[in-house]
Amino acid sequence: DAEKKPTVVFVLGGPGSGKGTQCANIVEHFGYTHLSAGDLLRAEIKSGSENGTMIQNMIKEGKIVPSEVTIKLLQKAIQDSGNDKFLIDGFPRNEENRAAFEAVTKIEPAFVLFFDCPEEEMERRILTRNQGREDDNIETIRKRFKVFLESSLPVVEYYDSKGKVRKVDAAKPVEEVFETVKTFFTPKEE
Ligand code: UP5
Ligand code: MG
Repeated sequence: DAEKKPTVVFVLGGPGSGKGTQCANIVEHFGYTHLSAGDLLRAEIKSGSENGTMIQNMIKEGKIVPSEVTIKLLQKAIQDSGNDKFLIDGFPRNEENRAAFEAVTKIEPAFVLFFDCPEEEMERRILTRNQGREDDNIETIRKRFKVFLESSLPVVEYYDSKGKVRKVDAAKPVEEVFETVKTFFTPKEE
């Protein structure tokens, strides 16, 4: 149809790499709507939906929730927002997520913002964050790292082969990371 497709930026990076933190900064400066797939799934658990128990069990194991569940939540959030530009944080997490999102929504990302961070730094951050997340224990963290390496990094590599990845050294302090992030959202001067 003739409806204009929204602008989407995928924000990817390992567990604790700073996706949520930087998305908050981007929203403040550039008027995007932040959609964290993980936050949407955790809200779905809290709402007592029929999928809640399944989602809870998968998150506890660091596993990737079936894409139809996540995509439905993302589509609803896009529709409800009234905005036309979105940061999709923590999705797609595997090749199937990526292909299904493209097939269902016909949306291709403008680019992929990738936060590159060493595991020991990500582990340190998650273990000191204390937000009561059920997956923030050392056992689940190790599983999340493994899934990230095996399933999620190939998605980054796929977009890299299309020239769409904007990589950031995410081990630096929050303000320094944002200085780099900003350059990808600021239109270049002639
Ligand atoms: N912090 C942030 N930046 C810092 C910096 N530069 N220097 C020092 N400290 C920094 O940051 C983590 C912590 O580090 C915070 O305390 C922050 O202050 C500090 P945060 O911004 O929260 O990092 P983030 O990358 O968002 O970490 P998060 O834990 O949210 O990443 P995950 O990818 O693990 O979590 P998500 O919520 O995306 O997914 C959780 C689970 O949901 C998955 O494991 C999976 O089971 C499921 N899921 C799906 O199945 N499908 C999906 O599509 C999405 C999720
Ligand atoms: Mg997050």
